Amino acid sequence: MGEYMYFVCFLLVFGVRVNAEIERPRGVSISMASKYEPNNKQTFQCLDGSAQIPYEHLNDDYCDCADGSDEPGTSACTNGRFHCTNAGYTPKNIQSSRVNDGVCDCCDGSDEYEGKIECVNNCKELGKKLREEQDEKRRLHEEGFKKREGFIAEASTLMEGKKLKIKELETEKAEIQEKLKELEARKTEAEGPEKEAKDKHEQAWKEQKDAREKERQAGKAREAFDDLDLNKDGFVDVFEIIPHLEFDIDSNGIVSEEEAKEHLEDHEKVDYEEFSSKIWGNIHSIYKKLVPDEPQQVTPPPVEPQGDTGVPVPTEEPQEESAEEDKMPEYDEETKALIAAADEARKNYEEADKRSRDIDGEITTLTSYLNTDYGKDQAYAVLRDNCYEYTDREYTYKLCPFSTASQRPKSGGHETNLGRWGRWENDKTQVYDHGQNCWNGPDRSVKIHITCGPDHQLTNAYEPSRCEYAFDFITPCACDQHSQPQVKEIRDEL
Ligand code: MAN
Repeated sequence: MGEYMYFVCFLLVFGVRVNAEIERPRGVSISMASKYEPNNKQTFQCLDGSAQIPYEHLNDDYCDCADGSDEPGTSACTNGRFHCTNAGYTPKNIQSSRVNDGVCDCCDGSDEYEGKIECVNNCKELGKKLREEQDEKRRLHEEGFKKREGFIAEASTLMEGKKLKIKELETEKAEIQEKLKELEARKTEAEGPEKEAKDKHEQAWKEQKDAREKERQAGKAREAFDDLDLNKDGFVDVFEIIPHLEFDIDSNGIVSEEEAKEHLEDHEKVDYEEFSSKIWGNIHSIYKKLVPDEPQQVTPPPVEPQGDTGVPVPTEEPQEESAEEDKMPEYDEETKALIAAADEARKNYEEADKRSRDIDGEITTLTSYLNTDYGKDQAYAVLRDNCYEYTDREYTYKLCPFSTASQRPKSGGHETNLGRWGRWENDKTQVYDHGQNCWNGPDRSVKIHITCGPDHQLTNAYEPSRCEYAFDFITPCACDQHSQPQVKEIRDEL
């Protein structure tokens, strides 16, 4: 910076004074003066080499050269250029057609030498303003640059913190892995007796249930036998089976003798002993108790096919089993204690296992954080985990650096994802892509144009082409040495 200033001062103090003494035709810049030195003060070579003309034909208000170079100080050539020195401000080249056209184009008024108009020389004031603007820009840049240095330090601390955190997590993870082995062993140890006790209890319950069921079925067999044995001779015979349409094997609406016999295992009749041991097991799921037909009843008639009038029709068996009876009794106190111990061991294991998985997640997040490119000196890392907004007439745009870019309508409604962090296109342009797909178009994406500024701020957002967005973002992070404000040369003297 210091060297640069000395260089500018050197140019201003010495360069101009030396060059000011160089004689040159009107409208020629100091840098071009040597090209207008006459050969023996006799001839002038057009700058494009197209012709050689007598020296006195320079600025004679007649265009001789194809490139207009012989008339820098008049408006004779349509393509000529007139150079305003603009001492005190910045030099400028104008079209030579503007020379003596009655309009002041140069701040020093040198383009209007014929006096058609009186031009006020305001170069000094313009120079002063420009200097002030440049000083302000430099000041802001300097301020940003200082802030950036702070950010670099901050980013470095941040990164070191993350690296340290990873190390801590890795240590914790190793400890947990060891602990997990022990907790798993304890869990297995507790689950063995627990299973044994539970199995025992459940087995006893099953046996109890089975015995009850057996008893119930026996009762049902007795009941069914008594019901089927219409003539009460102590046998169920083929003719007592026939009225039961549920035994109609071929679904023709009647139970034939053969069908009835088939249900009785080819016997004509069976006594209770035979019925309960061999027959009931096969028929209990289809058997239906007969109830007398009641034609006057108002309830809808049964959907089952009906026998002859007066013959009793089968009816659904009422559901007898109570839910309470079906419920397994509570475990005894000893088993309960074993379950509680196993629950505790399982809980301890699962908690440790969850922590181990959480650590993996945290390490992945931290590693991805550290593997991100935060630009030169990592300065941009300070922007991560922050978001910046800009609102135009229709939308509020949001940029969360190194994460996402989005858009939401000002009038309300859902947020549209414009892209996720992608890459640096160059050291001042970021790309966020793979955003929400645009109907009949590309996936949305954003380019962030970053420039040096005193604070982090999203200053503009626009959509140069449908669903391809551009944001302007200023930040001190971009105030590196290479982005010093362009300094225009200001000439102090002629
Ligand atoms: C939404 C917004 C606009 C975009 C259109 C495309 O309205 O995301 O920015 O141009 O969709 O259909």
